[in-house]
Amino acid sequence: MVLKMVLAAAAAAAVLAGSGAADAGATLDAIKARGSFKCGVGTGTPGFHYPGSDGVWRGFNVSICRAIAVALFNDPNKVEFVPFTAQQRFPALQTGEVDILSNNTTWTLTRDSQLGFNFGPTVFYDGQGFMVNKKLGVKSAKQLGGATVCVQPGTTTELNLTDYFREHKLQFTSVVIEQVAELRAAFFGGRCDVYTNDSSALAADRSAATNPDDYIVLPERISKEPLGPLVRHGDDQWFDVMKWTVYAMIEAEEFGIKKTNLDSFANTNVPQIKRLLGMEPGMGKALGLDDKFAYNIIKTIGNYGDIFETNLGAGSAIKLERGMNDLWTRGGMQYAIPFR
Ligand SMILES: N[C@@H](CCC(=O)N[C@@H](CS)C(=O)NCC(=O)O)C(=O)O
Repeated sequence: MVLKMVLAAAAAAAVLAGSGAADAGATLDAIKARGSFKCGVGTGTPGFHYPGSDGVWRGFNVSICRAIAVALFNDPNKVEFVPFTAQQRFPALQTGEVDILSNNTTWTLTRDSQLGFNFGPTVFYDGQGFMVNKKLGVKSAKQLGGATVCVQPGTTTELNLTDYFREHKLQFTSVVIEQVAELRAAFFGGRCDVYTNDSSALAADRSAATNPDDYIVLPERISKEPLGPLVRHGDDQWFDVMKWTVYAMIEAEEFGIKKTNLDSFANTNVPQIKRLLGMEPGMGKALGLDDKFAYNIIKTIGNYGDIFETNLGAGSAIKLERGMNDLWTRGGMQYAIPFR
């Protein structure tokens, strides 16, 4: 009876405390107590997530998790990276082996509902493509009837491949390989006519090939692949921290605030910038974070454009265009939700 009353009082207090750290869910509480979190990534794709020869993880998806580590702990190293194949990733998040996935996972209805996940902002709008050796002389996916296609299991890629060939009444033989390093070796070694994946991953893999110029990515994009970080259902506060870390990076780019010019905004009169950078209090506190969380992210990691260009764009070997991933103010789809 006494215990029941204590529990009821605790529940009432939690409701009264409202938002913020006081009622953080189990995941965020555990992360704060541990002083770090675990981020599931892919096993190795240039530009997106790859371990350097020094064992340090780098790439666009890695930067998202490092930015969350900065938001929480003001330290980009308070995160441990755990590599998974596409097939391993969902059980790993469901069972709590990791706290988040940041690994080019596509947001879909069944993953969002049946699998029990919450998807954050789409950090890379992508579409599935096909890569072939130029020697094949193929110019369009419609000419791929009878081809042998290398594909990873447990992906939207595998499902879209079947849909596309069925819709266009084309035959194909799939070569299904779980480890992406083996999959690439099979394709570049000539075991398959075609390699299919998110087109950004194809560009990344092509850039790292021995003879990139021998290969082309065909023009068709056969699907929508909105890629972004995801967490388990059941901890809204952890989900919020993930979402607003991404939005902080996009909002910073919208205001022209980057790693290299951050301190020139110290005397700004622009109210939105003052709230974003914590010169006016409240935004961080509402999330259970330091009011300087966005400032710290930009200083340590950079804005959205910084991490795009360094890892995937002009500053990388991959040289992807911003395209759909440009800011909405320049005709793209990246759009931050208001900081207020
Ligand atoms: N976006 C697709 C494709 C999956 C995909 O690209 N998965 C990543 C992460 S699990 C991968 O396997 N990348 C190769 C790697 O680096 O391991 C999906 O979500 O099903």
